[in-house]
Amino acid sequence: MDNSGIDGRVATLTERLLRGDRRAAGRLISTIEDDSASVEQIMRAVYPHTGQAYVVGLTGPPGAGKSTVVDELIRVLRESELRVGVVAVDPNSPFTGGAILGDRIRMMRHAADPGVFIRSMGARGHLGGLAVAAFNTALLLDAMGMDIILVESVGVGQSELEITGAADTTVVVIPPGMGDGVQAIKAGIMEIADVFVVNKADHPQAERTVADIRELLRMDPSPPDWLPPIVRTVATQNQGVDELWRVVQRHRQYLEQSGELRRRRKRRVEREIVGIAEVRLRAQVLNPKLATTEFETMIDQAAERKIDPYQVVERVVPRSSDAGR
Ligand SMILES: Nc1nc2c(ncn2[C@@H]2O[C@H](COP(=O)(O)OP(=O)(O)OP(=O)(O)O)[C@@H](O)[C@H]2O)c(=O)[nH]1
Ligand SMILES: [Mg+2]
Repeated sequence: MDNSGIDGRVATLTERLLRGDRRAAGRLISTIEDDSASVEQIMRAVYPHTGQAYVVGLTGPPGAGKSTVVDELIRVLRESELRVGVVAVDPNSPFTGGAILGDRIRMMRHAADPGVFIRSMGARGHLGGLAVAAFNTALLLDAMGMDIILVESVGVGQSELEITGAADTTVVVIPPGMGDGVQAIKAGIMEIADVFVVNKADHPQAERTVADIRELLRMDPSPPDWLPPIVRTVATQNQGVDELWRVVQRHRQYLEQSGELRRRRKRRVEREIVGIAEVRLRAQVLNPKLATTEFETMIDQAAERKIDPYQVVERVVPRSSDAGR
C-alpha cells in the first residue's frame, strides 16, 4: 500500500473538513469506519481542531422516542442558528454508513439543511469497537464546525454507556408504562443520567413513570450537586423539547461553573488514551508472527508449568519502555 498517497488524501480531506465540506466529512467518517490503518492519521490531523462542540448523548430503551426527540431538538437548535451534528448509533442494525435506519427517516427532513449533518452507524465493521467509531465521528463533526453534537444510542447496555459516556450532557429517554422496567434499567442508568425525559407524555401512564423516576432519584444515598431534572415531552407534537433544550443549557452552565465540565472532558481523554493503548498492546500480544511460533511454544511451556504466565507477558510486552517499539 502506498502510504504517502494516504497521507496526501487524508491531508486534503481534512483541510476540506475544516472548511465545513460535507462530502469530505462523509468520506472521512467512512474511512475511519472501514480502514483502521488510517484512523490514527485522520484523528491526529483533526484533534487540534476539536473541543469546541458541546456533545449531548441521548439514550434509552428501543422505541422510547429518541429519534423523534432528536429530530425536534434539531429544529429547536436550528431556530437559534446553531449548527448540529447527529450521530445515530444502533448496535442492533447491520447497516452502517449513510444508511437511513427505520424511524430515523423522520430526522432526514433536516438532511438538506447545510447547518445539519446526520450520520447513522450500525454494528458492522468498527474493528476498534462501535463506541470508538461513534466517538471519533463526533470529533470529526466537532472539527467540521458543528456547535452541538447529538449522539443517539439505543438501549442501556455496556457499549451504550460507553457511547454516552463520551457526552458532556447525557439525556435518558424513558417511555411511559415501563412498570417495573424503571427498576430494571436502574443499574448503570442512574449514574449516567444528567437529565431524564419522559417522552410520550400523552400516554396515561406518563405521570406514574415520572413519579417512579423521582422515587429512584430520592433513594440515592448521596444526593449529587446536580439533581437530574425530569422533562415531559410529546415529541411527535413538538411539545416539551424547547424546555428540554433549556434544561440541557442549564446543565451545561452548572458543569462549566463547577469545573465539572473540565473534569469530565479530562476523564474522557484519559479513557481514550487508555483505549488506544489497549488496542496497541493487544495487537502487540496477538502479533501473528509471534502467535504462530514463539508465543505458542511459550503457552505450551506455561501450561506445563515450566515457566509462568508473567514470564510470557514479559517476553511479549517487555516492561522496559522502548523495547516494544
Ligand atoms: N404517542 C407518542 N408517540 C411517540 C412520541 N414520540 C415518538 N413516538 C412514536 O414512537 C415510535 C418510536 O419513536 P422513535 O423516535 O423511532 O424511537 P427511538 O427511541 O428512536 O427508537 P429506536 O431508535 O428504534 O430505539 C414512533 O412510532 C414515534 O412516532 C410521543 O411523544 N407520543
Ligand atoms: Mg431511534
